[in-house]
Amino acid sequence: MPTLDSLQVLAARAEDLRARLSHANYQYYILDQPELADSEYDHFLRELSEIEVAHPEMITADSPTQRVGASPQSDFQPHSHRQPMLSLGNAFNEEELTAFDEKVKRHLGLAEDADVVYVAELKIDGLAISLTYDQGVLQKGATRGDGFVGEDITANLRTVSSLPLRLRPPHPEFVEVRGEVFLDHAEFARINAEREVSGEAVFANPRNAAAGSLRQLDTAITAKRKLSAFLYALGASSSRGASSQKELLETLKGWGMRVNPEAVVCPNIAAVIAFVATWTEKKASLPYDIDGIVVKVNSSAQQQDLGAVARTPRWAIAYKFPALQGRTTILDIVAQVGRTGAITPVAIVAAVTLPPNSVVQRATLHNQLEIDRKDVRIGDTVLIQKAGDVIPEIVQVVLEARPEGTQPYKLPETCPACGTPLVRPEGEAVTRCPNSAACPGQTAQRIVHFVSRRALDIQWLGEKHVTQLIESGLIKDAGDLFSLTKEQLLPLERMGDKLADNILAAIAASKTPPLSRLVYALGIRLIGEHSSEILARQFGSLEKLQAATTEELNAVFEIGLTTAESIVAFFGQAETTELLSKLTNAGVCPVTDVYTAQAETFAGKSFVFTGSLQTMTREQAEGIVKKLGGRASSSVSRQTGYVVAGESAGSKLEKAKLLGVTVLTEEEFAALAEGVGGE
Ligand code: 1X8
Repeated sequence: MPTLDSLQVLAARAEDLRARLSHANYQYYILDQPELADSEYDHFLRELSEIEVAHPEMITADSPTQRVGASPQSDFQPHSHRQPMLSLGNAFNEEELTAFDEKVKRHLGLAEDADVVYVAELKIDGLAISLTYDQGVLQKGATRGDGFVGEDITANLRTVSSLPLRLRPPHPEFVEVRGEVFLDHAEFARINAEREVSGEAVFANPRNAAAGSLRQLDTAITAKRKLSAFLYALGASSSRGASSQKELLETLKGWGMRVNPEAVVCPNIAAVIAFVATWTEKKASLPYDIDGIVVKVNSSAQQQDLGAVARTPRWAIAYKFPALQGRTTILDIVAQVGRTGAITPVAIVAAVTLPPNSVVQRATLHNQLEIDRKDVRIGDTVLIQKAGDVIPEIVQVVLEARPEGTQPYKLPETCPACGTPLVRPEGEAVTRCPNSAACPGQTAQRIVHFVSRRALDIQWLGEKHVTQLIESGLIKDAGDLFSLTKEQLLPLERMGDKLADNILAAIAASKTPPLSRLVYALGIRLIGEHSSEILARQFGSLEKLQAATTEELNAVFEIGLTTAESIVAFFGQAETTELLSKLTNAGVCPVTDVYTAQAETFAGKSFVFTGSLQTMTREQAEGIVKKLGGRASSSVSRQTGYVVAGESAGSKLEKAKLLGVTVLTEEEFAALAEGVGGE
């Protein structure tokens, strides 16, 4: 029996660990100055968890072990906001910002040539949330809903690491804080890559992905999507707030809230307009999406004077960036079969140019549920949008322009490639062709994947030719590519002598791929590029990977049980055995990955260029980074992978040194890029 004394010691230790972990979180997420190594953090977390498992009575609501809930919820409860969450008026150009400024001055009784001080903040393209803290402890987290009543998503919001479960003192007894939850680009790309591998429909943009992640009844899923948050406003509070917006942001930061670092005080509307111009240029370099700039009168006293009309404050406005939207008509809707059998409806639209310069002719319609929700029909006029480098999507139908006689669109009941009846499991969004072994559509997509740039990179061989080769019975799987002859290629449509030579040369040149690429090329369900690299490094040869048991695979770091089972199932199929023996007979012989070390330098890492570069333009440098799987960013943080310092680099270089971010010279960067295969 533990003595009372030893229990007290243990409880004190648990409290001490919680304080240390919470402080480390604050240092990491809020101050961007981590003091604890990841391994130390994990060590403390494990020790705390062990104490709490042995003594559940010692668990507190704000314990960092309590971020993921125990069991899935059945639904979300409504949550009434104590103070309504207001919506902002919009401005779409400089004139409307100036008009806003004039109106503010009129209401405040200021002279026309007086200056009002504003705070300009980035408008995060995420989901508005409200957090309620009682005695400093997070009680409720809710969506905005209609502004009056939202949904209680406390359990989901607890999983967001950058949201504090307890406020740092001094804090009001009771306070409601507002902000925005979002997904950054790297995490969005990671989630979509994972979904693509598992045959799930990809999210059209980070905002949709964030919304989908927040509305999970199983918080274990939310926890896996690394959501971020910025806080920027106060709701109801037991104490008087700050005397200005700028001070409020500082106060929020003091409580341990993550506040966007780009907010600036502008001495007048001209400075606001300059800020808008700067971010219109720079917004693509941010690691997350913004859709505008929020402009707020800085002084709280002036805010009070101005008040609100209807549900819109007079003291703030949202400047919205022009959306990359266009109007076009739907010429056709086709159902495409993916390599996992997932059927994706795609709209074929009349070519439309979206600013600045992308021509769009196709847009994904995701699945039947999405088509039903938007009621998209052939012949409709639609608003189409392309944000960043994501797939173009249909935003809405212009119903006024709908011609007579259109019909709701329904996906076909049988597979457009093989005629097999399609299936859609109850409650799922994705329709599938179950004929995975013999559907020529799936086979074609598997081969297209096999030859794609990130797999075996067999150039010149496009989808059209792959389809023709299958239809003419010349190939049944990727293994057959290696025994193709020129005589077989020449009769294909749009095939010439030179092209046939090029294709055969490319096939021959692909026989010694890095093992990770070959593993990726096989198209094993749930195995993307990252897992392929892990498997290649761990097993070293295809034979060893093939022989691995579920237990052995699952023992590999980052390979879960489902993935392990998927690998074993893949190698257990007769088609796989046939494919592998064809590859072996053709002399396909993977080599050990040599570039892995350098490739990891770029994959998913962010690069910040500062100072002036001598041998290339900044656009070229950023292009190289993107091409090699990295990201170019404009601001330095702890998350920055590398800072490349050109001549007369200034504050960003200083910050990098301060944060311990690796700094490269231009020459070092060029050498690194060359090692991975950049120019
Ligand atoms: C919406 C947003 C605001 C801010 C940033 N992002 C948004 N999406 C901000 O104030 N920094 S304010 C706001 C609203 O009041 N509707």
